[in-house]
Amino acid sequence: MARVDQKITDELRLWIIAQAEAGCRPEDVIKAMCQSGWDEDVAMAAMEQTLRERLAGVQPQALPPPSVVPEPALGLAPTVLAGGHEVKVLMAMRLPRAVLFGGLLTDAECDGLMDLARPRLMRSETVDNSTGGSEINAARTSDGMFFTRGEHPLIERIEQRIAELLRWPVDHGEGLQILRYRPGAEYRPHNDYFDPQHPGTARILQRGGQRVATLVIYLNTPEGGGATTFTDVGLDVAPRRGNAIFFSYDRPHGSTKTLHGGAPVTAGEKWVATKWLRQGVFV
Ligand code: PD2
Ligand code: ZN
Repeated sequence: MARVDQKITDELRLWIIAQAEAGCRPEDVIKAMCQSGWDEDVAMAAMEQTLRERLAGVQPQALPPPSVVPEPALGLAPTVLAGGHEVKVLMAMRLPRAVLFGGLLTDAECDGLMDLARPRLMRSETVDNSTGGSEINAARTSDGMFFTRGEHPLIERIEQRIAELLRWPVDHGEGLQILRYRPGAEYRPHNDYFDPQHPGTARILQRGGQRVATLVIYLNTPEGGGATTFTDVGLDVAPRRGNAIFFSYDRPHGSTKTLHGGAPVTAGEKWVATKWLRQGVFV
């Protein structure tokens, strides 16, 4: 049976090199690939390209090792959480791993978060990858603030609900971030994980390791625009008050297909709360 995905990936190149180094003959490697579903032409092209690059001294980039990631229990919907709070699963996708939840927060909880955040909003900063500090960035034209974990009973309740839904401990989460986008504001496509190649990343990882998942909660329904877009796969998530989009990335790598952005708001405001989940305890 032909495989659906017949792209020559880094993983395939590494496997071909491993076979060659183990002394397998190219024709046997191609035969093995065909037996596991590769089209013969694709197998030959992969072999040729890999060995040519190998002779030219080009090293294929090994994937970073995979990490355990949060995975919500998607049994019988709706999921009933502590306090009888019901959350619906509106959409689930495998690659990128993404789940859209309906009704994660009540209207009163959304209002409560916006009221607590409003007086503390500042022009958003993003992580400066060269130093590990933060900087004002034209790619993110929203206003934002961070709560510290558990700083208010409402925050604590929401954090416990998220931990239960995503089956990931409260202490592995960063403090909730609130963003407010005004008309024209956007968050250009980016990855939420920290790029291992950047010099500032080592310092960032000391506080709980990599980010492995994101939950963006919509606190209002903008009058126009403001979708969360997954640019690798053409998925646009409409912001709806109380709903939340979850996505995970088991390695800091494009293979997770989690490049995403916040499309420009065209009318009204857009408010979100973002929770980032780390591999370990975030201090
Ligand atoms: O507000 C959004 O839709 C959005 C899009 C992309 C938020 C984030 N990223 C984020 O907070 O990381
Ligand atoms: Zn993001």
